[in-house]
Parts: sequence; C-alpha cells; structure tokens
Amino acid sequence: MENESLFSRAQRVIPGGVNSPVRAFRAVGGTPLFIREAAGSKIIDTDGNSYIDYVCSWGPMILGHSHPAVVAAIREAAGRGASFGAPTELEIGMAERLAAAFPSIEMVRMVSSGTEATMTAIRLARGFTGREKIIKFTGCYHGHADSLLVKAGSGVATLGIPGSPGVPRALAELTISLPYNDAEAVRSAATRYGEEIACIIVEPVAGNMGVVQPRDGFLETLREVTRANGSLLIFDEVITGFRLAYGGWQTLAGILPDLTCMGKIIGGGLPVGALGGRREIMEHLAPIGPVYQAGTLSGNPLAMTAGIATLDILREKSYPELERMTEGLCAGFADLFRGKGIPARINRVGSLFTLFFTADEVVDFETASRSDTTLFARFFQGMLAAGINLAPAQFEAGFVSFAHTDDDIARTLSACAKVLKTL
Ligand code: HOZ
Repeated sequence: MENESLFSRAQRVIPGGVNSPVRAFRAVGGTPLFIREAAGSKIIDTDGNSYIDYVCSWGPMILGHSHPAVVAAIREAAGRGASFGAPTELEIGMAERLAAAFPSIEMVRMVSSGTEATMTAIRLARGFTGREKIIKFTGCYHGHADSLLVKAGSGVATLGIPGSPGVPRALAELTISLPYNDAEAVRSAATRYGEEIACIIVEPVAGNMGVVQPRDGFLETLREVTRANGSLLIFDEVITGFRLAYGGWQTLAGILPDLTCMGKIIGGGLPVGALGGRREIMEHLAPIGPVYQAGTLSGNPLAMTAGIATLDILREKSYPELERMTEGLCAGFADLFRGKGIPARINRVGSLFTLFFTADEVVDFETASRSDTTLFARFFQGMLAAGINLAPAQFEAGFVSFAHTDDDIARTLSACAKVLKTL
C-alpha cells in the first residue's frame, strides 16, 4: 500500500508526516491519502483510488481541480519566470478585481497566505488605532499567528489545543475570545474594554468550527459597536471570499468591514493571501505608513496568474447553480440520517456545508462541540472507503465545486445510505 509506506517515510522527516495538522487524520484515525493527481471533482491517491472530493484543497478549487484554462495560464506564466521580487502588472490586475468585487475595499496588499493576511490585519488595526486588545470568537480560526491562536477552531479545536504553547502569555492576554453569534457578549465586552479594543475579527460565516451561519443582527452588532468605540471591524473572508458570491459575504449581507482578509480562491490553488480596506487605513502600511509588512513572494506572478484566471472564469459562473447542487446534497444527507434515526444537523451556507453529529442546533463552538466525534470518524472512514473524500475532522467545512455534477451528488448519497447501515 503506497499511502501507508509514504506515510511511514513522511513521519521520519516531517512532524506527524504532514505539513498542516488536520491532514494527518488524527481525528479520524487511519492513514492520510497521499494524492497523486486530481481533475474536476475527483482526486486520485498514490494507490490509484479515485474519490469524489468535498475538500477541494479546503476551498480554493471552486472550479474543480486542474481546470484547463487555469492550468494553461500557469504554464504560460511559468515560462516567463516564477518570481521577480519586483512589481508586475498582474498585481495591479488582481488588486483592481478585488476592489471591484468587495464593496469595502479601496486598496489591497497581497501576501502569501491567509495567516499572513490576518496577522497583518491585526498589526494594522493596532497600528492605526494605537490600541492593543483584540476581540475574536471562540471556534473561529484565522490562521496561526500568535494573537489569533486563542480558543481557535479548525485543527486547534480538533486536537484540543485551546491555547498553543509558544504563544507568549502577555500576547494571548490581549486577545478576548467571545462566543460566536452572541451579540450581548460583544456589547458587554465593548462596555468593559471600550477604547482599549483595536479591532474585532470574525469569520462572517464561520467555517472552522464547521459551518455556522451568523444570526440576524450579529454582524450588524459588531459593526455598530466598533463604529461607536473607534475600533476596526475585520472580516476574515479567506473561506467565504468568492465562495458564496462573486465578492464576499459582505457583498451579500451589505455590512461593510474596515478590513477584509482573503486567500484560497484568489490564488486559484497557489499560495496566496490578501488584505484590503479603506484607503485611509491601508495607507498606514509601509512604505507610506509606519506599520511594517513585507514578503519576497508577495504578489507572486504565478499565484496572481492562477488567481486572475480563476476569478475571470468565476465572474461568468452561476452561484445559484452551485448552491442548488449543494442544497440537493445536504437535503439528501438530512433525509438519510432522519430515516436511520441518527441525530444530525446539517449546516449549509451556499456551497459550504458541515454535517454535525448532534441533535441540537449548531450556532457556536459550544453547540458544535456537542457533536459525537467518534461517530463522525466512523462515518468519515465509511465514506472514504466508498470513494467519498470529506474533511477528516468534525470542525471543518465541506466544499462543493462547479465541477461537481448531479451524478457525483447521487453517488455520494448512495454511498451515504450504505455507510449509515453500518453505523
Ligand atoms: N486549516 C485548514 C482547515 N481549516 C487545513 C489546511 C490544510 O491542511 O491544508
């Protein structure tokens, strides 16, 4: 078995055998798939097994894997040089597209990952306001910068590391974590800390505790409170950007943050991140302003090319069609679980979904944590054996792409029906 031998080999030279913890399958057991190639809605592992893929590289592959136009654009750009450490016209094209798609963005700084985007956003908010405390929400994950690794979601929640060793206590104490969707908690924190708060950062639709939709009024409260006390509102749209609409959740909801963090889709599968916002704030970044940030691979020409090719195709796509497909999948899951009498809650927003193994409504990390993660692991393994690749942890989102077909959905539901008989 090639996967197993690669995993043993990997563990000798890479901590846990992986370069990002959730991939190690710790939450579900077994051997991670080592991927050989992928096309459309399918990934193929090194043993030659093909899977319908609902991870989609954790979001970026919204057009499906190896989209021919994106591949051609990358090939062509690679022939002109992989990195220059100097500006290119591509970066302007990307910034213009982002500014046009996000109503709150006037200026953009490209970076190389979502973590870099949120880390820079926090530094900028602190530099702009001259304040140090930040508010985040328990179970939201904004990458692994020190200030943000407090009661975080995704792998941090999966592995049960609420505050990571290595994060200085003095820094962690500046991060206040509140329950997601709890407007009252936000109001009382604002009353208590008021003008000490530099910013509130939030996933406008949470994806890293599993998918959780913001309650009516929650994001509006964040906007109101930050405006009243002079702090900045940061939307982390790394997952939601170009996933739910051409633009972000803000495009749909009409709530405009001061800063927006992006990543994933805007790199078309290549490493990328971006930070955007109002000119008066963005101009606090070096070289105009004093808030320092830099990167050798920032605005990398291959990443810009893949991102621009992806965005230009996406602009012509029908998001309602993607949503229809995902709705069909989730309705099918719900019927099957109901039919078997297995408690499940399926949260879906657009083409993002999570199947929680709990009878209770999931509105925040506390309710997400009530899921039966042992049952989730058995379900995951059953689905994988049946050729369906779901995220290997309960506190993650599933992703449907434009390459998924009705046949993929039907095959997924038929696999699910068989797996449920074994649970
Ligand atoms: N933190 C990512 C999920 N929310 C996982 C990234 C990866 O393993 O590629």
